[in-house]
Amino acid sequence: MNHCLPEIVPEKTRSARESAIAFLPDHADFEVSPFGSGHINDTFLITSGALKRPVVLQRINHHIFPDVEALMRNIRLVTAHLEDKKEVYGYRILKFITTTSGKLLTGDPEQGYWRAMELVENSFTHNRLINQTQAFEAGKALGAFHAMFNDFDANRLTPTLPHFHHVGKRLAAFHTILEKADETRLRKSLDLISYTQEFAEKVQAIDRLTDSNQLPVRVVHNDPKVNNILFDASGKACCMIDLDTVMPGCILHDFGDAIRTSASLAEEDETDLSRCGIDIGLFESYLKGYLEKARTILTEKEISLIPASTQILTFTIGLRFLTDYLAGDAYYKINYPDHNLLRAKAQYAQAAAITVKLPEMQRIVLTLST
Ligand code: GN1
Ligand code: MG
Repeated sequence: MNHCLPEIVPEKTRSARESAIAFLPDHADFEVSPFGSGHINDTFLITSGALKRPVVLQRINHHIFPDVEALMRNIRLVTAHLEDKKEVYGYRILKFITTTSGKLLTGDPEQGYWRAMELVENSFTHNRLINQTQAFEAGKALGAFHAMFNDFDANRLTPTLPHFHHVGKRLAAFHTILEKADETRLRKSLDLISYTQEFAEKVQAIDRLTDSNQLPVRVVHNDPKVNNILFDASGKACCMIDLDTVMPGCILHDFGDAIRTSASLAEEDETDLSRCGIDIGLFESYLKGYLEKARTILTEKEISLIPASTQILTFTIGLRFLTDYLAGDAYYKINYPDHNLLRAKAQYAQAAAITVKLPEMQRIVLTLST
């Protein structure tokens, strides 16, 4: 799966060792190593002669996901539904492992909650896509995922993080933080703060429709960034991972967030802002793949908002990085002091660059969807 090794403090590895035991046969020898590149949970790889294949062990950040049981219930419902449709779906499905006492989770409110899943072997992640075949493949994977839930009542899932991508609510949280932010951080964010105010009105088109129930409520992944899709050795997308945020919601949030990283010309935390933007060829190929699988389930209203969704989601993620920077880095893991600020700058630069691409995106959407 993810091959990027983050810096993990030894203490975390120690409690990973303690938690791993719950998922392994008695007295099994095993190795623990840091794994993955998520901004929120802690992820480890467990290898052991007692296991058929390596296991991915994760501590769920319960400060961010307060209802860990509901989170796992959502994942269980979603993976079980995909298993039922395995043949038509055609992608691999995450397989969770129970503890030796038959539970999906081990842990407690103090040291956190751990879960384990089988490693999807011979798979790779990309932080950016470099050709249209990859974008087409990733688009198909997301489209297939959405299409499989067309006959599933999304309200069976718990909204574990309510209003997750609601721009209006994210702006309100930003304004609250702004009142109490540290002077230095405020000073370094001035440009971004005024950009936020300037942009706020333009990015609430999806909110307006979801608030007035004009868009279908569907099963939404909510974090389909490009490194949450695994590719196999032949270059085909093979598995959607990181199902922590599956919730009832708006499908445009997924499409926009997917394009934010899948068609991006730069890394999420790019420091050369002149490079930030969207590659229109990657956008077109992603959309082609997506529509191949999901065209029949989409409403005209959803289709019409596809271009705008790419800008809205890029802006929203930028706003969340900025809010966290102003809050003193309470939410996302960072690799250096101003990391969240740089992430916000890169996302805002990309959101701004999308403005000039919108008419072209609209033409592409029209051509591909009719
Ligand atoms: C977080 O932890 P990770 O990297 O899977 C975040 C997403 C953001 C993403 C930005 C629960 O996801 O919403 O889009 O960072 N997840 C949560 O890369 O907030
Ligand atoms: Mg995630």
